[in-house]
Amino acid sequence: MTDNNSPPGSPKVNPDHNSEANPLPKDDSSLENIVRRFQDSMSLAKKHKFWETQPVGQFKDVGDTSLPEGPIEPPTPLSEVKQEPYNLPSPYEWTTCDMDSEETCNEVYNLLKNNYVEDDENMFRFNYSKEFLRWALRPPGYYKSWHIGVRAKTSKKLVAFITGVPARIRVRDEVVKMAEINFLCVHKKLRSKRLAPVMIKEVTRRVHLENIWQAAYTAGVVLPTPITTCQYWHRSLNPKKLIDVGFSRLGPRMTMSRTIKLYKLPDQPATPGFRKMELRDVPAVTRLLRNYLSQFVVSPDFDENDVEHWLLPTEDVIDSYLVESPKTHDITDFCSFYTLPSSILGNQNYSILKAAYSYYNVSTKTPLLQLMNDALIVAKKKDFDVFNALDVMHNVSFLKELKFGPGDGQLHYYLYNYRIQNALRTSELGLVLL
Ligand code: MYA
Repeated sequence: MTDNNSPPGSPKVNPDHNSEANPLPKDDSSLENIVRRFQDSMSLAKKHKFWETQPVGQFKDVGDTSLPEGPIEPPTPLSEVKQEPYNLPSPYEWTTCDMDSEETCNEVYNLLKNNYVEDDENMFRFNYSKEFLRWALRPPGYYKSWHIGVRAKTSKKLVAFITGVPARIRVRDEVVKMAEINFLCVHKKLRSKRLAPVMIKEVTRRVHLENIWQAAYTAGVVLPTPITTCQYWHRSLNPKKLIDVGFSRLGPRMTMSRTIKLYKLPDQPATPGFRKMELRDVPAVTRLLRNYLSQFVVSPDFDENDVEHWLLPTEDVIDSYLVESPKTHDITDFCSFYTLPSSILGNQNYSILKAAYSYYNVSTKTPLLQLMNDALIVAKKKDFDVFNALDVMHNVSFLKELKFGPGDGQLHYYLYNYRIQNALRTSELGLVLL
């Protein structure tokens, strides 16, 4: 990363490296892991001048069971919420980004394309498409005022961005109204000037103005205090390209042709009744998903409107498939993945890595392994180069068998103003943020 705030591990996500063609879990005693554990422990000791002032779990309180679960601070009366925006350094001004405007959407797209999250070695950078950004930022009940930009006063150039969208998140038995915060980005030339804390305070203020007091977010950096830390796993679909661009390496004693053969998939999904989700499926998918997600400690509380928005297929943004029983016509299983390409930095032959990210999957009749193999098959047919999945929900049950390899990117999940007593296991997390 070019910024000096990315601690251990890597940024949010990543395009990273499967060194083995038939990947094995990483050796815990490898130098890389020793260095990561050392850096993680340093980060715990590190001062967080900003985060120490915020209502988030603090490192000093880890393990203190006398502190109750739930909101850390009570809501304040709306009349006491600061009415004016926070002050920015004088060359800059706030702007609300209207994502309906083609021009603004282009500006946001370009800021992120050039300045958003990179892997540790600066080989790849997320390249969220404009359609994706419009989808991610305009769910049911969204607030335009939560799409916040910073411009240079003189040139009007967009130099920073942060967003929130509303969501109902269930934590154990409580459904809590939250903001999902994402796309925090400061132009590379303006890093390390403490602009990020001002942006976070401003989005917090605007969320408070809607009488919402909690938030969920993910980051590749360690902050006080993750509710869980996930790992990305990667399944090669186009191994030759992945190796050519340095995303993965040829395993020891592997040739290119053996590697290609290893990752080959059938031409068609195997499950009878496997088909694309349609509008008429929204009620059945909502039932299936709500029932499935109820077993996790933290998950979204999706209603039919949410499912229509977040899961109905949108070309080049979100793909969803389900299994309709050929006999009963019941909808028994569901899988989905979103499209998030990365720019390949400085490669002669390729400029884009086409990645699919596993989203929500539910199996009741079709074994999850078979369902996800079918997801890989349709992703391959759609020309994705790699299929990524976190070790959340029941994903661990298929990762190794379906030839996913562990990546080196860690993704930490956080809640704002909501304390969880003990960190969750990744399998207890039923939430995927974009
Ligand atoms: S995660 C994606 C974040 N974006 C990137 O990684 C893109 C590339 N990097 C950048 O654009 C910059 O490096 C950023 C920091 C903007 C990340 N989350 O201004 P600074 C803290 C939270 O001098 P810069 C995503 O979008 C850092 O620890 N805090 O630093 C979710 C330090 O504080 P402290 C972060 O490098 C975002 C301070 O900022 C992050 O120029 C969720 C330094 O500020 C980070 N990813 O800019 C945001 N990185 O001294 C929180 C650094 O205390 C939402 N920092 O350690 C909270 C809920 C708000 C709503 C609440 C509603 C109720």
